Amino acid sequence: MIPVVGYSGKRVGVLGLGRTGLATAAALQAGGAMPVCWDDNPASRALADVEGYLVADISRPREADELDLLITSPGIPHLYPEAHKAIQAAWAAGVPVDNDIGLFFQSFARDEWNGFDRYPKVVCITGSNGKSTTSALLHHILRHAHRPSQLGGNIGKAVLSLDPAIDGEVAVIELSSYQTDLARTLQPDVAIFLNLSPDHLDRHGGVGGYFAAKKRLFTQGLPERSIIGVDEPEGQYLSNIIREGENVIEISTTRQLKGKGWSVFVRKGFLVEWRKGRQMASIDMRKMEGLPGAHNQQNACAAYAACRHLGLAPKVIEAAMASYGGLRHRCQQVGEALGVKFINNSKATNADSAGKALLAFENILWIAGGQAKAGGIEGLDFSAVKKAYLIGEAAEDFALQLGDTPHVISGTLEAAMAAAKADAAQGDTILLAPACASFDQFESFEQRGEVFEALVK
Ligand code: UMA
Ligand code: ADP
Repeated sequence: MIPVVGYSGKRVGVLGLGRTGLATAAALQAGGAMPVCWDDNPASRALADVEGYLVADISRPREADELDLLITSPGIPHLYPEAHKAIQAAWAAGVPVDNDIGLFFQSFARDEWNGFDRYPKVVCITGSNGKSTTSALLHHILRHAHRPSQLGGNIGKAVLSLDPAIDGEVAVIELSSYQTDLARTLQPDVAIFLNLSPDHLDRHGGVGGYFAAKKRLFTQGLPERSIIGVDEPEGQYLSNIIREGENVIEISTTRQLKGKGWSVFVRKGFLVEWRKGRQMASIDMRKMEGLPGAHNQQNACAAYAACRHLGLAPKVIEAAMASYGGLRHRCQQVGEALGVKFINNSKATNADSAGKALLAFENILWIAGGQAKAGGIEGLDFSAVKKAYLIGEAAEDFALQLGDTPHVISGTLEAAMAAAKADAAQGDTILLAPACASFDQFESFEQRGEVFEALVK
């Protein structure tokens, strides 16, 4: 755990008692602060009470007035569609509102670092899709190269649950737009922007607000090195406004970036590093079994660039990439029978991420649907889809958007799987890539993936 510094003896509100809130309360207490906890769910409040934390309704003006700071959780709206009432109460009382990411950056560096041979570094990864894969891949490569590394943030382990850094360590932190939008302190040494496509628009008041949230990591955080995917206009624009000499490494999977600066791109299946007008290194990505599809080449470019900044040699990075096994629920093959492959891509929770999976396989029997995001599956390339099996709230809208592509409304994942199995022929791929959140029928994307895997078995 990273004890929070600067709030000893102060009352700090903790809103939301999931992974973030509980880690924050513990880290505040370890740093001498007095956490005052609240969650709208009585069961979560009861749990905090059992843990010995003070529980109080901090949305009441009298409680809010007593606070020196309020720390909120990423899943709780702080602006759109409407700020949570505890956040509104804090603002009304003149109490600053921050999150665990802000506290992490205030507390991570310690005096003992002065005795280290090599200062620890923080690498933050954001983008609409590929954050977890890039974070896990970077962490894997660093460990393979015997460089101490910890992995946390949106990928699952709250940042304040990480351990204090040891000599030469790299903290690899995945950040969502919810997290970058609110953090009052952002100080990454290296920051990665992978890509941008519409997601979470309800929380950001539209795509402009969504991009602005991610942009803060760079324009507010001022990293010493930024690694920026320039395949969309937003990335190109971001690179343009911060680029100064070699502080930016641009990455692309659609263009050869052979300009004056430092870049990493993919050309015909080969990752190429380009610097000062010449090729520095090249890696054959087609051999990397844990990184299927062009989308994973973008993730590989980003992880490679971060490793180069951190001083790793191309050959070391290449060897480590070859042993990367992939993450669960992300384009993961979970079975094969009678020549039919089963792919669990439950983490494809928006259109772009599902669309990338449709480009990575052939003869696809596609299970899609759930709680749709704005725009549904409009504009995706369905040419590899033999038939779609639609589930959840989005089924009827997706049926309209599929047009002439064969499809059936199955309703549930169980019915979709039964129908797809009945239709499948040798050489087909049964792909779960919902393009939707899971919450209409499942607890989480993980649970949806587990049900799929159980049905495969
Ligand atoms: N709650 C309220 N009032 C509300 C809403 C929620 O009290 O109006 C309470 C809930 O009852 C619950 C708690 O808040 O007890 C949950 O807080 P949370 O939703 O912020 O979840 P955490 O457990 O703290 O997990 C969060 C991230 N969750 C979200 O951003 C929704 C996790 O990312 C992250 O791994 C974790 O912090 C550690 O950093 C998950 C996620 O779904 C994987 N992220 C989104 C995504 O990837 O698309 C952004
Ligand atoms: P995130 O953490 O940003 O949600 P993940 O690494 O968990 O991203 O990948 C989720 C899904 O998004 C994958 O299963 C895949 O379908 C898709 N995906 C992964 N990387 C990319 C990328 N760079 N661009 C677009 N889609 C991607």
